Amino acid sequence: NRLHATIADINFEGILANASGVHCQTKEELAELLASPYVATAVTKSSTKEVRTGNPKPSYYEFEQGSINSMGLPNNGFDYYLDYVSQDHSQKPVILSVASLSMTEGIELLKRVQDSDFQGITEFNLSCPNVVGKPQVAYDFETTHQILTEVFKFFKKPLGVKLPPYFDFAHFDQMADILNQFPLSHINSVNSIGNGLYVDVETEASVIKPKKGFGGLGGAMILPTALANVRAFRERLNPDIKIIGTGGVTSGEEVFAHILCGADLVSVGTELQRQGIGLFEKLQHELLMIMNEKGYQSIDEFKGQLKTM
Ligand code: RRO
Repeated sequence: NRLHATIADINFEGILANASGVHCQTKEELAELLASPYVATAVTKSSTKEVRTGNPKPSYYEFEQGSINSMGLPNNGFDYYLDYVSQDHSQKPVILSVASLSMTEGIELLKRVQDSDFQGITEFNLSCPNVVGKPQVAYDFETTHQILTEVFKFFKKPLGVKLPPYFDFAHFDQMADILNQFPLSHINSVNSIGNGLYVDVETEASVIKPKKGFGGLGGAMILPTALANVRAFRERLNPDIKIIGTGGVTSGEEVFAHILCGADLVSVGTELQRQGIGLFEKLQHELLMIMNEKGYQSIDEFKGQLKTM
């Protein structure tokens, strides 16, 4: 297979996925993703112990260069998603995303994953930017180290982390040093760029209701930040820690760029929200066209092979 990946000895046929948060809040949406032959895996909406309705609407807005959101972790509750991922999905792996509203809640939920029959991959979201009064965990290096230390005392199943974007080499170095101390299956990089502000000049107003308009940025405009994070972590992380590249994908070209920077799987948020599931066929077709033109048979031939001057 030309497009394939392996995370924690679990095989993926294809390399495309939804970005958590998009088209994955209900079992029906998850099933629709998995039904696409162009989707390798579906990631659930990040789940919390209790059902949450999220922040007041409008909490999502699209503009030409991307999107801004302050959804506020709307989800159907941890049990709902654990039940879904525990079902048989005819060989396609499913990734369970778990949020960390507090250190104790995150740990409690991961204990329940550990004690469950679910044998797949769990992704611990350390980077939600939109819960008022809760800073993004992964911008606090000490807390991140502490929480992962606690988690890996009992967690023996495949576990990855969803990271926020970093913008400084010191931070890439520090976070990679921490992550390399743990048997992580993968990182998913990046979450939205936290706390941007879109301004509509005509109305002289912000465009989403929560947090006076501040929210996480996604879509085309964040591509260089996403690629920088994938590349920086691929250069620093132990090779057993795989990378799901997320951010700025609108066509096969950006999928190719993510893989070139070291992504094993590539996930799509804003553009999936814009276009719907039909997008994945287009992305795979465009990626294969680029590979054909370049004479690549398999993604293994160029994964992580970015040239520098
Ligand atoms: O639900 C959200 O507001 C949200 C989450 Br949990 C996240 O991880 N990233 C994001 O952009 N929005």
